[in-house]
Parts: sequence; structure tokens; C-alpha cells
Amino acid sequence: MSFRMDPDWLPFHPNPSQPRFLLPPGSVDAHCHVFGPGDQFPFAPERKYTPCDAGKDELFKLRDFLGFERNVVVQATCHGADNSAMADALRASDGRARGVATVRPDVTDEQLAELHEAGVRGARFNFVKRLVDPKPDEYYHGIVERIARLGWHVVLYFEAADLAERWEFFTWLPTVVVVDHMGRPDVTAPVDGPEFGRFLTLMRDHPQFYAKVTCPERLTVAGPPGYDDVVPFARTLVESFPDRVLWGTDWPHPNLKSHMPDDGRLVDFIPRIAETADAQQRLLVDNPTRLYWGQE
Ligand code: 0GY
Repeated sequence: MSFRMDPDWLPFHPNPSQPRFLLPPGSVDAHCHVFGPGDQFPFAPERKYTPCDAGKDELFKLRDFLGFERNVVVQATCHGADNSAMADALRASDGRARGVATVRPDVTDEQLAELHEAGVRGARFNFVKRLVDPKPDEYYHGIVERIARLGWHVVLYFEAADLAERWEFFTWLPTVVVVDHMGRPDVTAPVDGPEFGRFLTLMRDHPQFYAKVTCPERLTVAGPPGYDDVVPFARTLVESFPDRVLWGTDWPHPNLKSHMPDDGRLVDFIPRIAETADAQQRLLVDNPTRLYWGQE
């Protein structure tokens, strides 16, 4: 089947620059996606966007170019709960990629076992209305119980406003919980204000939570190249919770409207939020390796 990408879709950067920041050996790009290719892995009928193709070959090329050793491939909503493109990337990676799947309550035990065998170690629950039709908390209860048995964790993607609304459910989760993109703070609000304060409280009082200090290009209002307005938010998390932060490119950067980042420059953002070699080692190597490869 052939697909036409949305007319306002911004494709990923065709030739990113070589990062100036040298990634430590064993670095993991802990948040990236694959899209199709659509003729091999069709996009889901219920999707809210149709992207450009961005398959595993492109992803692995970028991994090598930037200096990462491993990837965590997160199921993108344009593929719904058909995890084939993601699982195919994991299988082709020679053990160098793990995955986060989208599963529905009707997933079979065989399907879960197959995903685990391919390298999936988490399930993503998405509450962003622009991307999915959010489900009530009860929808997830059975899924949580089944994935917990496999030792998987939960990845949450939500807008800052959802945190108050779903607080009880999120903090009830019995597994490790990873939050995408710092819970999407409004970076024009103060870093020590009530909104981000709620997220910091979540992290402080619930040691099972991890935060991805990702997506300056998505959260910024000030814009590139410095993404200066995002720095204090990410740096606060890295400094406060050095063992519970993860970093990723978010390649191929779905649904950006203002600009497409140069992935090399995104890597150069890392030392601004993780200023010491020790913080960089934990963020890029130790934390993701423990979480995704720890049970090898
Ligand atoms: C991200 C962010 C976005 C998209 C998705 O699965 C997705 O479609 O996660 C977004 O549009 O904010 O994490 O890639």
C-alpha cells in the first residue's frame, strides 16, 4: 500500500552535522521511532497523522553517524497497536535495540511473548489527545498486570495538564514508569513554579519514576539553535535525579511544525543539561542500559 505524507509534514533532516560532543562509549538513544516504510509496514487506519517513511536502515545509519551504540525504539501512534515495524527493527539490530510497544487489552499471551523475544521491554500509554483518543484508567489495569509479569515497565506520554487529572492512576502503577519529554512542561512558566513543581514532586516521592529529558525542539518557545528556555527544566531533572533520567533524539521527530532539528546539534544540547562526565555517563549509558538491557 502506498501512503502520501501529510501536506504540512516536515521530513527528518537529510544531512545532520557531526556532533561536537563526543558521546561516551555505550551511549543509548533511548527515544526514537521508525515509520514504515509504509509499503512494507502499513500505517494504521486509526492514525492521526501520515508521516514520511523513516525505516530502520535510516535509523541505524543515524545511530552510527551520531556515535550511539544502541537504540530504544518507541512504538509511534501512526502504527497503532501493530508493532511489526518496531519489532522488525529490533530483530535486525543484532541486540543493539530494545523496544516499547503499544498493546491493547485483547493482545494474546503469544503476541506478548513474541514481542518480548524481539526485545520489547515496555508498553507505552499515550494520553495526548492530538495523537490518540485517550482511554479511561480502567482500560489499562489488565494490561499492566500482564506486562508486569514479563518484567516490562510503562512509558507514559501526557500533557502537563493530565498529570493532576491522572495522578492517582499514574502513581498506582506497580512497575517502573518512564515519562516522555519531562511531562511536556510549559517552558514559559517558571521552573520553580507550581506546574513543573508537580512533576518534580512526582519524581521525588515516587522513586519508580524515570523522566526523559528529551525534545527541546518540541518544548521550546524561544526556538533553535540554543533551545535556551528548555535548559533549566532538563538540567533540574538531571541534577536532582541523576539515576532516573534518559535521553533520546526523538528521530524522525513526528509532528514538528516550526522547524526540523539538526540531530547533530541536538546531541550538542546534552552537555548543557548534563554538565559533568559523571552525569553524562549515567544519563546516556548507565540508566538506559540498566533499564533496557539489565535482564539479559
Ligand atoms: C514523540 C512525540 C510525538 C509523537 C508520538 O507516537 C507518536 O506519534 O510520540 C508528538 O507528536 O508529540 O514522542 O515522538
